[in-house]
Order: sequence, then structure tokens, then C-alpha cells
Amino acid sequence: MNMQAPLQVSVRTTCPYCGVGCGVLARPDGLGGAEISGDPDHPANFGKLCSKGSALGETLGLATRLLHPIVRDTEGKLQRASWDAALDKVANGFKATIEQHGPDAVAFYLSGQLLTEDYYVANKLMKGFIGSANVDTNSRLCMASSVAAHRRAFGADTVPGSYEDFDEADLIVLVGSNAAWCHPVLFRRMMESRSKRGTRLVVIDPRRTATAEEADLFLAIAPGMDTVLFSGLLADLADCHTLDFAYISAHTEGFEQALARARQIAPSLESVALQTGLSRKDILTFYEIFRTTKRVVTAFSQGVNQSAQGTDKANAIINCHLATGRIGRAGMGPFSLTGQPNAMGGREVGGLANQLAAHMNFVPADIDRVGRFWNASAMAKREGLKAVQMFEAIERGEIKALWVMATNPAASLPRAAAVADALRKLDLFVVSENVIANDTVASGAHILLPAAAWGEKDGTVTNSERRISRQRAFLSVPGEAKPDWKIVSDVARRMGFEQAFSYSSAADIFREHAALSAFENEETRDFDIGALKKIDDEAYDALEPVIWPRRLKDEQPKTRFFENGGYYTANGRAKFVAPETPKLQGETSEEFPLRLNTGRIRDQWHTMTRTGLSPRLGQHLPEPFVEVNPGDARRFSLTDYAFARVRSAHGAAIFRVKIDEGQRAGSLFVPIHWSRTNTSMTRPGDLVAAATDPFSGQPEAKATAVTIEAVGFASFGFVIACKPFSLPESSYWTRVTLEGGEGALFAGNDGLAVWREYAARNREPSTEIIEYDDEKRGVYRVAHIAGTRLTFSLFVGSAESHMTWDAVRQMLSRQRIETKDRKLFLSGKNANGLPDTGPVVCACFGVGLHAIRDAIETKNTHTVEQIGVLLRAGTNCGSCKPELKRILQDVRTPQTV
Ligand SMILES: Nc1nc2c(c(=O)[nH]1)N[C@H]1C(S)=C(S)[C@@H](COP(=O)(O)OP(=O)(O)OC[C@H]3O[C@@H](n4cnc5c(=O)[nH]c(N)nc54)[C@H](O)[C@@H]3O)O[C@H]1N2
Ligand SMILES: Nc1nc2c(c(=O)[nH]1)N[C@H]1C(S)=C(S)[C@@H](COP(=O)(O)OP(=O)(O)OC[C@H]3O[C@@H](n4cnc5c(=O)[nH]c(N)nc54)[C@H](O)[C@@H]3O)O[C@H]1N2
Ligand code: SF4
Ligand SMILES: [Mo]
Repeated sequence: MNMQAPLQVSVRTTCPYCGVGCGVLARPDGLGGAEISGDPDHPANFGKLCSKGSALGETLGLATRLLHPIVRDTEGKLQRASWDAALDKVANGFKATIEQHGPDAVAFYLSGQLLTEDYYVANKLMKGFIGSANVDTNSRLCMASSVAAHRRAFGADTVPGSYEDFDEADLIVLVGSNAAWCHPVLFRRMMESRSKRGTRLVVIDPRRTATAEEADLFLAIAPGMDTVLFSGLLADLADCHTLDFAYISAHTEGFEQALARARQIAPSLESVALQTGLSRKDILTFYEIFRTTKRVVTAFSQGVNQSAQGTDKANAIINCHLATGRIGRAGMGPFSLTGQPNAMGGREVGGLANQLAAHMNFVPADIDRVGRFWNASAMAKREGLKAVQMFEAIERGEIKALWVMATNPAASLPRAAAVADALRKLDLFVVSENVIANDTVASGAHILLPAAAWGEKDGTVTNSERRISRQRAFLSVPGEAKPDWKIVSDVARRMGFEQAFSYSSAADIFREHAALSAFENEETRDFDIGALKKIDDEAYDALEPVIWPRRLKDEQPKTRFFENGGYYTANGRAKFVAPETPKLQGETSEEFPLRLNTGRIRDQWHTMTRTGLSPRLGQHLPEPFVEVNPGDARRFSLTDYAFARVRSAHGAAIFRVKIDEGQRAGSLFVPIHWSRTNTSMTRPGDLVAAATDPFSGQPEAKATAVTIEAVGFASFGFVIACKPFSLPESSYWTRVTLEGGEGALFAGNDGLAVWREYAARNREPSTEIIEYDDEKRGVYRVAHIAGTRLTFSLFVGSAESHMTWDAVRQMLSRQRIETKDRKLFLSGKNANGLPDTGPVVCACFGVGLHAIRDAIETKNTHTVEQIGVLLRAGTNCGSCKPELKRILQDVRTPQTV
């Protein structure tokens, strides 16, 4: 291998993770990798990247990639196939199902991680040519409630503001958003506003998150009760005469009814306090700051959307902005934060089953218009099934053929185990994927189509502020992979729709998409990028990030909507929506007395098919855990760092217990990222109920009734190896990618004999063995060494045996195992001089907890900035700054015993 290959020129592209949509500079190293940095000229991030974005270079390897089409043969075995054979099978399979059972017997399940161009063609094929609207997307689990709320209030799915509003706001209210971890670069921007203009931050979340740590006011709201809080706010604004009657009367309707309903839901301060679990003082403080600050942005995310009353929650927030005229002006507005990199683009192309392309709807005029534009042979006439219903129809055998693209429903949908079972019933089950293994592929997929991945494909994505950016290829496409738009077009042509799918590039599709947005629009629809409909290939390649709308006739494109009304409702007025009194679906009971909240951690992305490949990102929180309030831990006899089984009416999963004061009593929190692909017993989706919002169809992923019980394992340990390995099925385990190989943390009830035999089986010939065996204490440690390098290590023992994990995993990447390293295997103790820095806090520079605590305790360190100077922690992406602050507080606060 030529390690000296010269670096090539940087390519400007966009991060494939969250909806902040940061610009990335990727400089290929000529060896299949690339050097990654932030694009200083991109207006979403001005050069900053968070820990996930910075680690993108570690996720480009091909070890887990699907590189060739694969087809299940008649005996059920997956076999490599040619593209021709695979595409014929897909096209003929869909055709046969449609002929026999009608178009509604087929479905596509898409993703906010597709590029706009991919999304556009898939939606066009289903809604314009197959003749069904059974095309839905994982945005149903993500943005659907915001979409429904926007449409109810504004008559269109419009996010009115832009990121500049966070720079110009004096108050930012974050509702159900852990932006410090989930939108880190935007969160840093909010923090900059605080230092520049004193912007205050209110965080509304049932648990004390990293975001809450930064808040001026943190409101630990009872789950699901946001509508009460915002109804109380609307009533308070009215009582204190802070309404903008000029705006209300000129541009809105329905105010009186909405206010009357708000007063019903929140009749008094006492009632709001009782329902939300907040103190009267905190509620009053929040109302007062909101009342007295003109420039307010209220940003919301999954704590609002993923709820059986998510649409009402979003409308209750929007009501307060409409009533104060704080919308569409500098530093003001309701702001729905999008999750995935192209959640917004998916909405533009009408990827949801109840939408048509280019923000059109299932109404006769729009159906006719889109049909004419596409020259559609079979235009869908009515809405299709929304994700949860779609998979229920698969369960019932009504949908017989399914194509999943760029999402992992067997892990991420509610009742995931039931979804995985339902998938096995399909006559035809096609998956377009980057990876060869995930829970969906493992649920009996018949045809696997290798899709080009980030870095290999070209197209556009739209971020939370409606900014369209280019994703550009900077690597060659490996194996036989193809871009998703190409795969879909190839199938469409084989189904007989040659003319409508004769695209030769992503730019071709983009031009058509832009043209449709402007087609018979005349400013009747918000989404219009007509100015780009004639963009040539060269200009498309060079396209600078641009916020929509970009109408053909615009001389000065505007970046905000609705300052002076101009809503997309029939009469041009915004609608105040009177929400229902909120109530969580699914009662708690004696059997299931707790509520399960689910969400994200800082350094992992969804089901880890990409972030899971980065050793750096795997260090922060390597194992699935459940956060438990200390009182609940006592009640359920749980100890910190031991294991517990969480169980609901739908399934069970095992987690390591993390007792945390910030966790709400009566409620548990688990991260969503682990699945059956990287653990043996932990798939959080199995637990989640499928209760949905009546307007958006979005499932309530944050409040399933559950119970928890301690699980007593006899032994605990870990395996670390330079090569992939498998583990006994009987034990609980979690895999972690490490520098120089792979690791797994495990717990189980197997005796030492099983592990001795396991280690022997995994021994490479002629490796040296260092071994410590103590049957009486149940401790067994072994290391295999080839020359000077560690190739395999197994530790089994009591719970503390995990403590040495960090020390041993670091040996794997070292060229030479020293004598003092060897002592660790024999003594089980950290030998002097071992760089055991503890669990990693700063992923960018690999700075661990012990090192940070040590710096605080011994080096007279008092601020996050000082830690940065000493250890570099927090000085790159800044994502860990909230944790650094918490560690500082921990160490500096005298312990009371
Ligand atoms: N690191 C990382 N970042 C990501 C992602 C990732 O996988 N990893 N995924 C991206 C995607 S697709 C999305 S959608 C976003 C999601 O971004 P967020 O919505 O910020 O993330 P979540 O952790 O799902 O949930 C946010 C918070 O909602 C709170 N919550 C639960 N119930 C309620 C409630 O009733 N009321 C209120 N007010 N809050 C509640 C939870 O406690 C949680 O802290 O993140 C994006 N960014
Ligand atoms: N309980 C609970 N469940 C949740 C949530 C929650 O908070 N709680 N959050 C929900 C939300 S907001 C979301 S967005 C979903 C996310 O859930 P999923 O979308 O199911 O999760 P990902 O792991 O992102 O799956 C994306 C898949 O697409 C593949 N992929 C990536 N890029 C491409 C590409 O360009 N082409 C193709 N063909 N494949 C590609 C990846 O390898 C991966 O397997 O989870 C939802 N589920
Ligand atoms: S904030 Fe992080 S994950 Fe989100 S787009 Fe920017 S670099 Fe990517
Ligand atoms: Mo999402």
C-alpha cells in the first residue's frame, strides 16, 4: 500500500447526518479514505463540525458494505446476482403483484437520508405510474407532526425562519429538543448568541439533558403536557395584554376559539402546575420572559413531534407566536428542527403518503396538475397508508410487495419485533442498502440492491432552514453499487415507463423537480425553486447553498415567510388551532407502572450502520443503558452499573443501569441506537407501542408504559480482538468498533469452562498466551500475543472487570505490548503508567473522564476553557462542553454523605 499517496483537492459537500446541514470539505487520500473538515464558507456551519461530522473519515471503510446485488434463491439462500437479473426480478415482481392484487398491494418505505433526486423518482414511480400512494417514509416517525401542524396553521408545510434568527433572538425556547447532542453545531450558534447578545435559553424536557445543563431556565415538564404549558402561555399573553391585535386581525383567524380552548385546558396557574408537574414560580418566570421578550424563537423537535398529541403540541406553540405577531421577523418564530439531513427535501418531493410532490396535496386540482406535469399513466387519487398502518397492512397480508430504501424499519419502527416478523410474510421484499447487515436485511429480504453511499453520490439535500445544499461525490463508487435514483429509474424502465424515467444524471432530475415546483404556481404554493429549473450541469455542480423559495421572478430572494401574512390557506389567513386536552396514550398499570422515553446520544447516529464504524465515536457511551431516577432505582432494587430488563406489552430488552438525578421519577430513558445487529438482547424499538397522533400518524415513541427489573448475571467481561469474532448466543453482549479491531462487552451465566474453551477456539496458531485463572473467584483473564502485538484478549470476572476495558482496548492499536501491560492481565489492576484515561468525554481528542477529573482536582482548573487549554478537550467541535461543565460542577461541589 502506498501510504504516501498525495492528498487530492478538497470537494465541498454536506454532512450526511443531522438536519443542521453542515458544509463539509472532503479531501480524498487516494486510498479510499478522506480528510474531513468543516466548510468555512457554508452558511449553516461556517466551518464548524460536531463530533459525528468530524469523524466521517472513519466511516468510509468498505468492510460492512453491500457491494453487489444479492438475490434469495429458491432454497432461501442469498446469492450474488447480476444487476440485470436483480432488476428484472424487482420489476417483474412488482408488476405481477399489481396485476394480481392491484396497486395498493405494493408499497415503498423511504427515508430522509435519501437525496432529493432519489426521493423524487421513487415518489414519482409510485404515485404517478404504479397508481398507489403507498409510499411513506421514516419522516413519519420524525417530522410528520410538524408537517401536519404547519399545514393546519399556515396552509402549507412552511418553516418560516432561518438560522439567522437564532443569531438575532433574545430568547430561545427549546421544546423537546436535546440540541446540544442532536443539533450540536446549531446549538453552539445559540450559545454564541448568548455570549454576544445575552440571549436567554429556556429548555422544556422531562429529563435534564446536556442541553438543559446550559439553560437559564429548565422546565422538567411531565411527559406529554407541553400543550398545557403553551395553552397557559397563550392565556397569560392575553391576560397581560401582550397580544398583537393588529397582526391577529389582519392575518389570522380562529383566535377567539383557540384562546377559549386554551383557557379550558389551562384554567389557572394551579392547574398548569398540577398538570405539568412544574412549580408555579418556574411557570411564571417562563411566561414573564416570553411576554417581555419580543425576539423569541421557539424551536422544537422529537419531544414535541413523537407524541400521540404531537400535532396539537406544535400548534399550541405556533398559536403563541401568531398571537404575538412574532413570526417571519428577525429573531422570531416557531422553528421545527429537522432530524435527518434531507427530512426537508423529502417533504418537498411529497415523500409522505398523504402529500403530493412540490408541496401539493391530495385535492382534485393538485392531483390533476401533478398528473399532467408527469404525463402520469396511473396517477394516485387518494392518500396512501402512513408508516405504522403500512406495516400493519403488511402484517395482515394486504401489502404483498415492499421496497425499503435507506431506512431500517425492523429496528426503528414501534413494535420492532412484530415489524420484523411481518416483513417475513412478504411475497416480495426488496432492500436498497449501503450495508450488508442490519435488522431489516436480516428480516428475510429477498433482493438486496447495493446503493452508493455518502461520498460516492451526487445530489441535493435541504436542511432545517430550507437551505438546499449539494452533496458531491469525492470517492469512486465501490463494487457494483449505484445511486438510488438510478436503481429506481432502472426498475421503472423495466416496468414499462421508459419515457418518464429516462434520466441520465441527478441534475436532470433536479431540473424536473424545480420545474414542477414552479408549474402553475403563481405564488399559490410556498415551495418554488423555479429560478433553478433551467440550471445546466455545470451550474448544478457549482450550486451554492440556497434557501427557498427561489421563484423565477424574484430579484431579492426572501429568507423568511409570513411577516406580512400571506399564508397558504384558502383565505390567506393563518389559522389558530384549538388543541385537545393532552393525554398520553397507553395507560400505565400495576404491571407497567413506568413510562419509557427514548432518544439519542451525542456520538451515535440511529442504528449505527455508519457511526458504529468509528472507534472514536464508540468510546463515549459504548453500551446500551437505561437512565433511572434514584428513587425508582430503590423502588425496583436496581444498582448503578448492573443490568436490568425493561419490559412492555410488546417486548423486552436488556440495558445497563445508569442512576441519574436528572432522570424524571416514574420515567426511564433509553437511547435508540442499538439493535440486534450489534447486541444480543437489546433492541429498544421492540418495547415501543404503536400509538399514533390522529392528525400526523406519528407514533408516540417517548411514553410507552413499561416496567423494569434487575437481571442478575453471574459473570461480566469483555472480548477484544484484532479480527471479527462471534460470541455465545446465551450471553448478553454489545459490540464496539475499536482502533485496530473490534470489542464486545458481555455478561452472562456461563461458567469459566465455557470461556476458557471460547478463548482457546479464538486463538491464532503460535500466539503467546498470558493467562490468569482463578476458578474460586470466578476470574479468568487471557491475552494472545503475536510477536509484540495483542491479537485477542478475554476478561471474565465480577462487575468490576469492565473497569479495565478502556485500558485493554487501547492496547489493541499499539505496536508493542510492554511488560507493564502484561501485568494488567495477570493482576487485573491498572499497572502504573497505563494511559487509562477513563470513559471518553471529548471524542475529537480522545480525552477521558479520569484525565479531566485529574486536571480539575490537581491543576487548579475552574473553567471549561481552562480544561481546553490543558487537555484540548472541547476545543474542536465543542459538543462535549456541557459535559465538561457538569464534570467541573461535580468535582467542585463538596460531596454530602
Ligand atoms: N447524535 C445524534 N444526533 C441526531 C440524531 C442521532 O441519531 N444522533 N438523529 C437526528 C434525527 S433523525 C432527529 S429526528 C433529531 C432528534 O433530535 P431531538 O428531538 O433533540 O432528540 P431526541 O433525543 O429524540 O428527543 C429530544 C428530547 O425530547 C424529550 N422528550 C420526551 N418526551 C417529551 C415531552 O413530552 N415533552 C417535551 N418537551 N420533551 C420530551 C426527551 O427527553 C429528549 O431529551 O436528531 C438528529 N440528530
Ligand atoms: N423508539 C424510537 N424510535 C425511533 C425514534 C425515537 O426517537 N425513538 N426516532 C425515529 C426517527 S426521528 C428516525 S429519523 C428514525 C431513524 O431510523 P432509521 O431510518 O431506520 O435508521 P438508520 O440507522 O438511519 O437507517 C438508515 C439505513 O439506510 C442506510 N443508508 C444510509 N445512506 C443510504 C443511501 O444513500 N442509500 C441507501 N439505499 N441506504 C442508505 C443505512 O445503512 C441504514 O441501514 O428512527 C425513528 N425511530
Ligand atoms: S451538526 Fe454535526 S451531525 Fe449535524 S450536520 Fe453538522 S456536523 Fe453533521
Ligand atoms: Mo428523525
